[in-house]
Parts: sequence; structure tokens; C-alpha cells
Amino acid sequence: MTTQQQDPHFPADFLWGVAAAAYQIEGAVDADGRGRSIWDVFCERPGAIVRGETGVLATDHYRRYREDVALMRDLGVGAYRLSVSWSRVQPDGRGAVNEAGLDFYDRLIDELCAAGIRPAVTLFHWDLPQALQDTGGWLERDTAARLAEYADIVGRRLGDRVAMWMPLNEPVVHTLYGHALGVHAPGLELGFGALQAAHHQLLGHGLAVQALRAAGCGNIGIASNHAPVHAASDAPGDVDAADIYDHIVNWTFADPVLRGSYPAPELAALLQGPVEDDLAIISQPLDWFGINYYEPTVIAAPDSEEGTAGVLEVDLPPGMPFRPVALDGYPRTDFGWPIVPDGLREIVQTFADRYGDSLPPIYITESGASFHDGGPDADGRIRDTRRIDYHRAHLTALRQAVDAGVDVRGYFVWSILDNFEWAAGYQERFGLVHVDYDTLERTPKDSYHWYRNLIAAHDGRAR
Ligand code: GBH
Repeated sequence: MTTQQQDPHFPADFLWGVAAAAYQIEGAVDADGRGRSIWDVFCERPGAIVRGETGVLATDHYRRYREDVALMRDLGVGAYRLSVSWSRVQPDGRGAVNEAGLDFYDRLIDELCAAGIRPAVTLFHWDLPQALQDTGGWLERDTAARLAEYADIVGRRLGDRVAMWMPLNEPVVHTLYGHALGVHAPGLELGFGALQAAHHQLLGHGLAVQALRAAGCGNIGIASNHAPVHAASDAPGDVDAADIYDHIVNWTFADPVLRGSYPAPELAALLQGPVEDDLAIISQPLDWFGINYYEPTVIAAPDSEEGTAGVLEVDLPPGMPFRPVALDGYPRTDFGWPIVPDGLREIVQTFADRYGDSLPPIYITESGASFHDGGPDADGRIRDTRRIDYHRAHLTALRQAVDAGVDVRGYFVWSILDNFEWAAGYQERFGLVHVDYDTLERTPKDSYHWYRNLIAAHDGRAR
């Protein structure tokens, strides 16, 4: 199957990247003065993580980063999307700077630059310092100002070498999973009350963009999770339910950033604070907009005739005005997520249609799949053909959006390494490189070699 299909071709300046996040790969949670984050605490909660796994060791990237950068260099990527652990930089989330923690990113970024790889930095990939959680976390307005303070510190120290900035990763997932449903840190189950945490993250984004610009940093965007939402049927109830869900998971997070408004007055009415003034801050012009894409959602009314089991990893609490419905007829990853490459084309096109000229260039800041690859075969290879098919199909769909005129500038594979997949632990493997969690040995999979050839076929011009 793999060999018969053709790889798509992109313009010469298309940026080929890989992505990861601090808590999922670094380990070394006590090293060099790092403070505790909400994920350290959440992982200790009985039953929170599959098999009780934690990020204490993870892939040990904190100590093995040189080896990992060498793997990226040989891969030929133009950029590496990493996240900075706020708790390394400010162990208490505010005030005093821990120079030893910043030094790690200084070394990592120097290593990347020496390898010809552009660093793309996420400031907040869900690992809030626990001290800030203790004073209310994202439910507290002041946390937005703290993100800006932290952005200023990191921007001044690393800004001369960082090529792309993202204050936030997927505020929608941190809101829904972390604050509405309680399956991610900080483990709050607030239902619609979680919207306040969304607003404060978005406000933090806007303030952090301002702080980065004041620190002389440019090329700033966001990594925001988006996917099409479809109604399970043409029945008005299903259509309405899908529309509500679409507004919550997509437009509540993109409209404030790209339009300076919330998509529905009912949502804005649930928020406290000077929302109108905040929206002016949240909608700071961006240089680009990053979309993380995994899979579309199909939604039915709670009492609809449609569908059976939902496909969300988590059950929604009773009383919600929508119900996810299984997406039939598509292959699934080993995580159980449906594989729908056209959803990537569709969401990118939807953004272009919705925002028109006010949409900056798009990057796909994450795309990837978990397959439970075993270790190397006797010949040393890991034959993850399905992962190759996955990325090829998604890039082919993305190419169609580019052909249709959407300005897409790059694609970051999630992830360079197998890593700690949050509540799902280490069983889920998204990497182009296999990690043996007993020996921490890295083995490039067939997908790594495929991606390297694809990048090389574009002539290494991504750099
Ligand atoms: C991203 O989140 C994160 O940024 C990254 O840290 C993470 O490791 C990576 O993706 C892989 O998970 O059950 O079919 O409804 C992903 C956001 C939101 C994508 C929930 C999958 C549910 C799939 N995810 N969504 S389904």
C-alpha cells in the first residue's frame, strides 16, 4: 500500500518540522531547581494516569537532548517545536528566575541552531507551576499577567535565536480536559464553569504576545487544536447540537484571537471581568496561526436517534446539550481515533473562509497518530507503515487546501519521539523515533526514514 502511493509536493519554502512538549519528554523533574507543576501533582493522583505512569523520567530528553537534536539534524527538519517548562524558569510561577533552568533551554537552542534547525517555542504546553494553581490557576485573572511576565523572561533570554513563538498550546484541550472534565491536570470538573479558564488563557496569550514584542521577539502565533464538527444527521436537533459544540470547541478559541470577539453572546455572558477590553488584548495581530489537527467530531442531540457510543476519550457529564457519536467507516489509530485526512483540508479551508483576509498564514503545528509499534525487528527496523500512510494522506489532503489557495506554510509531525501521552501514559506512541522505556534507547522507525526522504525530495530547502 505504502509504496504504491505518491508523496505530495509542496512549495520550496514549505517548513518541515517535528514537535514535542516539555513534560512529555524531559523527565528530570527535580533537576537544577525546577519547581513542581500541576502535571507532577496530577500524576500522583491515584487512577489519574493509565498504569500510574508519570513524567518523572519520560524519555530523559533533559539529559539526552544532544542525541535527540542529532536525530533531528539527520532527519533534515527545518524546525523543531519545543515547549519551555515554566517551572524550570520560575519555580514558583512568579518572581524569582531560576537561571539553571533557563540554561537548559539556552543549551538546547544553541544545539538546534548549530544543527541548522530553527527553534519554535511554546511557552505554555499545559504544565502550570503548582504554586500558581494554589492561588487559583487559570480561574484567576492574575495568572494571565504571570504568563506575560514569564514570556518577557524567556523572550529576553532566548529571543535572539528563537524563530517562532507560541504562548499557548491548545487552550481548548486544557480547558475541556483539565478544567471541565477533570481528566487532565489540574483535574477540575467545572463543566461550563471552565470557560473562565479559557478566557484567562486567551488573555494570557494576548498579554504574552505584547510582552514578547516588547522584548524584541517576532514571528508570533499560537498552536490551537481545531477540527471539523459535523452533525450526525439533518435533523434540526442534531444540527443545532453540532453548531453549539462547534462554537465551543472551535470558535470560542479562534474568534477572540482572529476577530476580537466571542462567537456567541451567551458564552461571553458567562465570563467575569472587562471582557470587551480583554478582547482588544487577545486579538493582537499574529504573524501566523497554528492548527493542531487530529480528527473531526460528529455530534448529535442528547435525545437523538443517531449513533451509539461516543468516540471521545472521555464521557461528557450528563445534561450537556450535545453528544459525540462514533464516526463510522474510517480506519482508526491504535489510540482509537478515526483517521480522516480530509478533515485537515476541511478545517484549513473553513478557517480561510471564516476569516478571509484577516487570517494570517497557517502552520500545521501538530499532526500525528499513535500506533503501538513494538521494538525493532531482527534487522533493526520498525515497520510503522500505518504511520507513513497517515502522514502521507494528511499531507496530500493539506496539499489540496494549498492548491485551493489557502496560505499554509509548514507541517510539524507530532512527535519526534514516543513520549508520555498525558493520561494515557506510555502505551500510546506517536514518535517517528521509537523509545525503549527500559533502556531509553532511540530507534528511528520506517516513518522517520520516509519523512527524511520526503524532506530531501524538497531539496533541503526548508532550511
Ligand atoms: C495534542 O492534543 C497535544 O498538544 C499533545 O501534547 C498530545 O501529545 C498530542 O496531541 C496527542 O494527543 O477520542 O476520537 O474524540 C491532542 C488533542 C483532543 C486530540 C482530543 C484527540 C479526542 C479524540 N486531542 N481528541 S476522540
